[in-house]
Amino acid sequence: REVAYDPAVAPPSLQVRAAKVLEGNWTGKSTVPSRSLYPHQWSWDSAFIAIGLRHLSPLRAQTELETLLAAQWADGRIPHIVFNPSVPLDAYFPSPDFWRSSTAGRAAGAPRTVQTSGIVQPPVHALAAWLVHLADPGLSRARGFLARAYPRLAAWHRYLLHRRDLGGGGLVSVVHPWEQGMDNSPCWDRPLSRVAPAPARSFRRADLDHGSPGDRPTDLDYGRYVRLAADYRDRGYADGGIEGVGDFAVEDPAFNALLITSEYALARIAHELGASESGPRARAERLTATLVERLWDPAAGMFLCRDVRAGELIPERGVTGLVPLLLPALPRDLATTLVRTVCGPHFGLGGTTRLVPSYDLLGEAFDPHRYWRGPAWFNTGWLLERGLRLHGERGRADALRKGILHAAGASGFAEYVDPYTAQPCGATGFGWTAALALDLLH
Ligand code: 9YW
Repeated sequence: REVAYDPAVAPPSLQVRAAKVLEGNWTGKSTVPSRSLYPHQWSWDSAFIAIGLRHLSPLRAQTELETLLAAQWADGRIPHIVFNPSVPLDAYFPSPDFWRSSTAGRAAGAPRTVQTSGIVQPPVHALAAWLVHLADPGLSRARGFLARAYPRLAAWHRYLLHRRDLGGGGLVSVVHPWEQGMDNSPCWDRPLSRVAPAPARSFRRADLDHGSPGDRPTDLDYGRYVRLAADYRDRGYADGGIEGVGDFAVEDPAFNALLITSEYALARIAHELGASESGPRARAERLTATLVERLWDPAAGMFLCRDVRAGELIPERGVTGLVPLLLPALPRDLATTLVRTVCGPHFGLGGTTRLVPSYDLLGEAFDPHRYWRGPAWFNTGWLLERGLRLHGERGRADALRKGILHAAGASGFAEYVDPYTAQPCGATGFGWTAALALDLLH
C-alpha cells in the first residue's frame, strides 16, 4: 500500500529539533545549558554552544561569546558561571551570594557590574571564536568580532599559563573538579579524599530539585566541592604557587589539550588580524611535548591526570585522557595507541559501545548512570570525533558521528546517556548536546 508523503505530518528533522532547543535556551544575550538545572551562563558550555549556533545565526554565536568575555576578570580569568540577575537565588547552588565575586574577587579584578563564580572551566573559547568567525567572515570583520575578542582570549591564556602552572612543569592545574568540567570523575576520588567536606546542613543542593539523585554526584562529593570553593574564595581567589594552593591541584589532560587546541586557534586569529605572531603556535607545540612528558602513561596507553600535591599520576582511566587525540603534533605512535585504547575493552568504541563512556568500562567505580562516572557525554564525543578525523580514522569518526547524532535525537538532547543503551540521564533539552549535534550535521 502506498502512503502519500505529507509534509504536514512528517516529524521535524533533527536539525529543526536541535534549533528549537537552542531557541528555547536563549536568553537574549547567551544560552543556558538547561532551563531547569543550569539557568545561568556556563563558560565551556557557551563555547560549545557557539560552535553549533554559528550554523543558525553567526550573530547570535558571536553575541554568546561576547557576553561571556564581557565578564572576564582583570587578571585574565574567564569565570565558569556568569549569573543572570533575573533568576531567583535559590534556582541554582552555589549562587552569587556564595561566590561573592565583586567583593571577595576584588583584588583579582572581578567585574563590578556582573556577578560570576571565581573558578574557571576548560579553555575552548579561542577555538569557538575561530570557528564562529569562519561561519561568516564578512559579518565577523564588519563587527570587529575577532579584533575585540583577541586581546581577551590572549589574556585568558596568559592567566592560565602564568598563574596556574602550580606544578612548575609548564602545564596548567585545575584547583577544583568543577574547573575541569567532569565534576565527579573517579580521577578526582584520590585527591578529593584529602578534602574535609563542608557539613551537609551548611548548604542546600538545588540540583536535586531537577535531577534524579542516582544520576548526580553524592552529598559527600558536594560537601567537598563546597569546601574547596569556599577556601579559594576566602583566599581572595588568589593563585600563588603551590604553597598558596588548597588541597586540590591537578594537571588534567583534556583541560591542557583544549588550551593547546585554542593556542592553534589563537595563532589563526592573529594571522587573520594581520599580526605576525609566532608565539601561540610555538607554545602549542611546546605544550604538546610537555603534556606527553608529564601525563602520558605507556602502560595504560593513554594520558592520566597528575595529582600535583602528591606528585604522582592518578591510576584511573577517564575520558579526559583520550581528548589529547585532538592535537596535531601528537607523535604518530601515541595517536595510534590512543585510537587502540578508545576502541579497546576500557572504552569499547565500535565493540560494546557506540559512544565513548566518560570512564573506564572495567573500572571499579564505573556506573553507567552517574554523571561523569560512566555515562557518555556529547561534548567529549564531539572532541573525539574531531580527533579521530584529524588522525585519518575516517571510518571510526563517521561511525561515532552517527552514534552521537542518533543518541542526541533519540534522547531528546539529553545531558548524558548510558554508554551501552543510550538511555537518557540528567536533563533533556541540553544546550551543548543540541549545538554539537547541529555542528555534526554540517
Ligand atoms: C555545575 C553546565 C555544567 C557543565 C559541567 C557539568 C555540570 C555542574 O554542568 O557542572 O553545577 O556546574 O559537569 O561540565 O559545564 O552544563
